[in-house]
Amino acid sequence: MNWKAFPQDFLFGAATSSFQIEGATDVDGRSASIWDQFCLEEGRIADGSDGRRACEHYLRYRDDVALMKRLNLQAYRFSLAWPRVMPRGTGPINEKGITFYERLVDELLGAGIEPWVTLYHWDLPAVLGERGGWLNRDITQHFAEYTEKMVARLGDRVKHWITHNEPWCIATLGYRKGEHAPGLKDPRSGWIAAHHVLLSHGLAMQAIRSARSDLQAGIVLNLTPGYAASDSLPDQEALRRFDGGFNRWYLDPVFKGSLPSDMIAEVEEECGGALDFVHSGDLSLMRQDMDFLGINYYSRGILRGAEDAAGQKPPQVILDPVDLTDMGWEVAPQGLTDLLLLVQNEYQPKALYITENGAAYDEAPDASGRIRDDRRIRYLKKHAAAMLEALEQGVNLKGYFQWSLLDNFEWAYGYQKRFGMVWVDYETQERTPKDSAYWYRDLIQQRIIP
Ligand code: IFM
Repeated sequence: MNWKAFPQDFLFGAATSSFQIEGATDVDGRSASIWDQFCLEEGRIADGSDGRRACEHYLRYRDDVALMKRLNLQAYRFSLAWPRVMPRGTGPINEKGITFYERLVDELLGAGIEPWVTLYHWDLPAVLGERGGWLNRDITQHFAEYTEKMVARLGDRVKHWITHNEPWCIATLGYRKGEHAPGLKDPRSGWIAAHHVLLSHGLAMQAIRSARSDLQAGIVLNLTPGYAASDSLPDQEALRRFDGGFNRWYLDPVFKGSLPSDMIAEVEEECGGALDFVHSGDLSLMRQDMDFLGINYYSRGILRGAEDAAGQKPPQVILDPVDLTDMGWEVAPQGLTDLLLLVQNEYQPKALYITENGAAYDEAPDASGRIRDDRRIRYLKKHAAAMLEALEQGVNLKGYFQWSLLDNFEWAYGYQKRFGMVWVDYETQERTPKDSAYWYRDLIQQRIIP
């Protein structure tokens, strides 16, 4: 096998999410999400923006699909806005809302592009947020009901289903650090939310399986490989804790049906007592037979124990501050190869997909209107090479989705960070493919790194 080239059946696509691109937040019966509410709170979003207009994808989806086709995309990963399709969180479907997704799916299929649906990419119906959101165990049943209804409507045409996008972010950024909706800053809430998200994943997998037997389903985790800054014990210990809380706390339940035992005492300490929100049987419910694991990869973590620097140094450090994206994230392609090997060896997923990878850079149109985003091309090239390396070493990697198709609403950063391969002029809503989009188009066609 020549791993200088991607196999012909390797899938290349792009990813987005509903709240980040759709806009049209108050039309056709959509109810508010926790992100609509969060954006209204003073100081939550860096540029004071919100998702009301975003990329107007709700209006422009046909043109966006045509653009995807011109860029040779083989698959498109997008999320359903729960408040658009089930405005009360539970109960009846909103016909106008689901019709939007039916049309989008039909448009994609007509263009020869595989739709990949994410059920939850953070825009929880506000009505459920008011009942405690991911802190209320009832939400796991609501999520299963929502899943069942979506599969019933779209499962004849959508063959790839993702339950959750990045449970760590939902729990940690939303409930522990307060950086994302609903904005809570409470460690115990973070662990409870993580538990309910994973439990709802298990129930949703069951709902998908009992609805149809011809669907591929899995979860998407944002994983960050950790490296100790040195061989010292404090650094090794910092690495263990980081990896335990960031990666293994999510991987172990869904693949092994257990919690990482070395982490339990410290999580209990953070929770101020026993993990009473973990009921008997929960862990085995979380472990369902998945067809694939989706990994979102952006960077690596270098860990340093506090003792090494008189308690002053943060546990995560960046060793090479020269090569950073606009998010301040280190460009670390080797981490992608390492991570893929680690996950393959430790968890043996049936298949792996990179469901997000990309970089925020601010290159804008030049006088001729061209967007020369060489830094993004360099980033993508390095990560494509890292995937080839993993394939060479036997990783069962089946596809790659670039984050993101369009510049979009980057959560607490608003519109200030641009991850798109396509530039969006937010005033005119004009789309302009950046140089990296043409580079990606050629990669998809040629299967070798241009
Ligand atoms: O924009 C986000 C996306 O919603 C989830 N994964 C990371 C991306 C970049 O921060």
